[in-house]
Amino acid sequence: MENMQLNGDAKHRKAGRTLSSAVSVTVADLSPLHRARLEYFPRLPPILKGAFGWREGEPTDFADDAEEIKRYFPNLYGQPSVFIVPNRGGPVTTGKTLRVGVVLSGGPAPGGHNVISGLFDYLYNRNRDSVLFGFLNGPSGIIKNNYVQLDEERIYPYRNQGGFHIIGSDRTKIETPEQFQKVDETVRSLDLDGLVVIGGDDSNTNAAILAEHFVAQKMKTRVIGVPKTIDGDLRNAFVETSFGFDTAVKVYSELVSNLGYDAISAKKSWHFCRLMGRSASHITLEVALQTHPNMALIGEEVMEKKQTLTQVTKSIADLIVERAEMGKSFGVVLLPEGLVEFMPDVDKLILELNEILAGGHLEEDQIIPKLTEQSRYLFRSLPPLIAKQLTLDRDPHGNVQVSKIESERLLIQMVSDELKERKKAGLAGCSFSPIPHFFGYEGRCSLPSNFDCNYCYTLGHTAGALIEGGRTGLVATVRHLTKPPEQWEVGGYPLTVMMDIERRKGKNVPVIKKALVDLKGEAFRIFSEQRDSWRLAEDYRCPGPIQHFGPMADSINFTLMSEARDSVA
Ligand code: FBP
Repeated sequence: MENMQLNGDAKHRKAGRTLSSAVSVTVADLSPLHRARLEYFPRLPPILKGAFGWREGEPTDFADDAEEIKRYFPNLYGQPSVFIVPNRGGPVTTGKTLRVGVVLSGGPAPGGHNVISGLFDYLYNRNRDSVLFGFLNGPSGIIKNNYVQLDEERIYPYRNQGGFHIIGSDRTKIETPEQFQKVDETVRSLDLDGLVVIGGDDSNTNAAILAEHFVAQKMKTRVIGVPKTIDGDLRNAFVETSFGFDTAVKVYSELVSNLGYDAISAKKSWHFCRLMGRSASHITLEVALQTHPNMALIGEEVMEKKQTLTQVTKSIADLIVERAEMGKSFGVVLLPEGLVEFMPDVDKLILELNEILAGGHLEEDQIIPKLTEQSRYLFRSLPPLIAKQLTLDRDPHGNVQVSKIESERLLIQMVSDELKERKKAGLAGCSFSPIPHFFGYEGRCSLPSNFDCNYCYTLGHTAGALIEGGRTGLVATVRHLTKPPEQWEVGGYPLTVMMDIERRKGKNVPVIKKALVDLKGEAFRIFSEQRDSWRLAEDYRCPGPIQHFGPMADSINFTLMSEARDSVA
């Protein structure tokens, strides 16, 4: 592979030359860092480089809602996990000729290109006749039979680079009989032995449904999922972390620490910063631990304490007044993107809206009469922009699009009103000059950290190995991630064991459970011990940009370091 990389790089050096007809990047476009990262060779567990064997775990028939999940997955439910193990004296295989498709699904996450390059290298190194197809623009590319063949020339410029643009992505959910028929046609016409779905919880749920469907149709195509999402909520006893989280939190931490230094330099602004993470607050928690803001709201805690919108507003106003009394009319507040869904009153409203909107878009005057009295009152009391944002169309998986709900502006508005009320009532007034921020899209396509480069390259190899081993309905897994990559253990866990039944688009359906912040976990414990000391002091911490070289090059995020747990066998 090293030779190939050098060959690829030699092409870049020919000034102005386009890399291939399909790749529009020319040497003049590549930054010095881009070039340097092309030459980074990801670290890989040695077991994936040679002949290996398999070890099966126990059958996995212990999902929550077991009976119902079994009904959806009669062929896959209960199958064992598998581990790639040393080939103790078994026959040395050269690798089968395989035809494999790969698809990127959902929001981008740093490292996706390395999953693809890892998959390609695995297939190519095992058997030069194997072929990798990349479906274009997400699962809709499978439905439309829209693909490109991925070869070294096409892949090379994307090695260790951010983004999903080598083939693109979307959020199409494959669900109707017509869509399944189209997928069957595509898979049959390409004669696919395997399909690798790189996605989050919803996309991996879809991967399991496809795997079950292919088995039921007696088709040979195996389906393997790869755990992706910056949100960090595709995590459980089997998956230690999703790829992309490590890089994204490093990008956001740098930005937030810059805000802290701005606050303490100019001493005039309150920065309200919403961070991505649709359903869980892992990103906010990690960024708080890295940067020490004056306040960080953790949605899961808000939910546990049953704090309403008004209560959260008052707690922020208290902080602002306390600091103002010390002559400090500035600070940093972090909030998770999904905060509103954790407040019981707003969550109730959203659930009612989900049911009302399950049949499609409705105007506000059609919605309001269908709400319960309590939710109607809340809905009417919200700033009109936020009320409108809550009624926007759901995503194809039935989720509220929280990235479009500007909860930082909602809180700024509510806190402003609260401070004015306090002033009117003769309580301490104070100057409040807020600035809203939303950091989400800024982190999803960043140059991946060394950790994500190595992890993703390993996941790509593992997915290839699982397909070659004839496995289906599994998610590729890498265990012991806090150790050096040379000590990682690789294999696959059944997707069905990670599922429970949830209500989506007005129906009960199986979905992979999202992992919320564990309020008894190590990361939250450290946060809750330290946060009081950040309120009134300016203990802003600057972790700096992602390090690819030097002493921090192989550092991994705090959440994974403090909460890594050994997976079940
Ligand atoms: P995935 O779960 O697909 O990885 O996406 C996560 C995410 O980045 C969330 O943090 C955010 O709410 C959402 O995508 C935004 O989606 P979109 O790209 O459709 O605006």
